[in-house]
Amino acid sequence: MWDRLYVNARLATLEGNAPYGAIEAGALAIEGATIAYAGPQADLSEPPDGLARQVEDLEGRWMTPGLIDCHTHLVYGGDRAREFELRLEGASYEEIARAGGGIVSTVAATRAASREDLLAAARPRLHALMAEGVTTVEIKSGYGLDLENELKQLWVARRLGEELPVTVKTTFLGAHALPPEAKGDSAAYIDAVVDMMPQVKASGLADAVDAFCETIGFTPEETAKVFIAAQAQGLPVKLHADQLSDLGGAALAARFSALSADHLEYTSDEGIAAMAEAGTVAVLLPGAFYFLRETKLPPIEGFRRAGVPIALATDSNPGSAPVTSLLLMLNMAATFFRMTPEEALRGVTRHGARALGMAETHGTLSVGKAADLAVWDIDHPAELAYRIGFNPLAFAVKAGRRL
Ligand code: DI6
Ligand code: FE
Repeated sequence: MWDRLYVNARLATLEGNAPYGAIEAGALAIEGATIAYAGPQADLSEPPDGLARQVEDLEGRWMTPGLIDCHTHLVYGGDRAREFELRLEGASYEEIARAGGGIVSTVAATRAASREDLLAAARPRLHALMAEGVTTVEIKSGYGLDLENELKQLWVARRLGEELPVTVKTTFLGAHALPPEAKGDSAAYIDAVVDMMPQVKASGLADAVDAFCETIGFTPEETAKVFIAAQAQGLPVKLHADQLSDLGGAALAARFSALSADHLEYTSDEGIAAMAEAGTVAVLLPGAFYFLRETKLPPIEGFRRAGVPIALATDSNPGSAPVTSLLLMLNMAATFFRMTPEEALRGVTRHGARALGMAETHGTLSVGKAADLAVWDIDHPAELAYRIGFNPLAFAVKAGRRL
């Protein structure tokens, strides 16, 4: 006997290459925290009541895998609403960063915040994501920029995953910006980040390592030092690459077999080819593209042609993407990037899982994978990308437990 069986469901399994991996007149069974059956209801061996302790009729609702937001900076102190005003008065994101605002202003607020403060600030943001069916979220550090405060942020991220029914994957982003006390000496700061790596690993608080490779961030050479230190500790890497300029970040990430390269507006053909070769996922962040009023589109057609999997995420952060709606990212990916609604949904399920190294266990409705599910009051899965500011989630299931 299965624990629960959903019948009269329409499944967007995201398996295979058929549109949405759709199964009309489907059924899905859960045993413990795992999917035990996902397929046509007609293929069940017996009437539903004989197969599960609990049977629920979904009345034709669509079921998808629980959504995955594979790139966020959800834990931080303060906000940057004043910086938003400055940008509206004409200052650019880069100018504000160079003048000591930007990321560094969030660093000051994050250092001043206690763990409790950071938890209290992050909780409603995470709740907003979860209310739209997000069951897995990646959270980066990068607003501490010293060992103590980076670990504080990572601890808060882990704690959120223990407190709430959501899987949290954590990422150490010590190489996000130069802290004020580094006084412009980026080589010395990168050495410090390299020195933090064994303690970051030993803390058990980081699942991966990220860096910001950019003219206002770190050079490819500095990024490579961070990656070498990460890999020496057995930590997988990913990269903020080619967001505002082409420094060859995508190719650099691929050279280190990165899980993902993220942003990618300025990625070249060489970068695309290197990512395809390495199996590195392209994570696109349409909310940051929108909020910074970028005009250079990421090379979507190039990724498609090369077969690079494309994931989508919120980039939720106070400066470039104060976004807490993953559904809105589906819409923006379609409107700005001309991704199809199906590509967009794959981007926050199957490919999002792959970007976090979770492809074996998450991201599709497949037997043996985690029973992380979202059930929607919609008539067609394209509605998830079509609407703006409307949440059709009926309910979500996390690890077999209905939320
Ligand atoms: N790129 C981003 O989009 C965020 N970090 C990064 O490296 C922005 C972070 C911020 O502005 O606070
Ligand atoms: Fe980011």
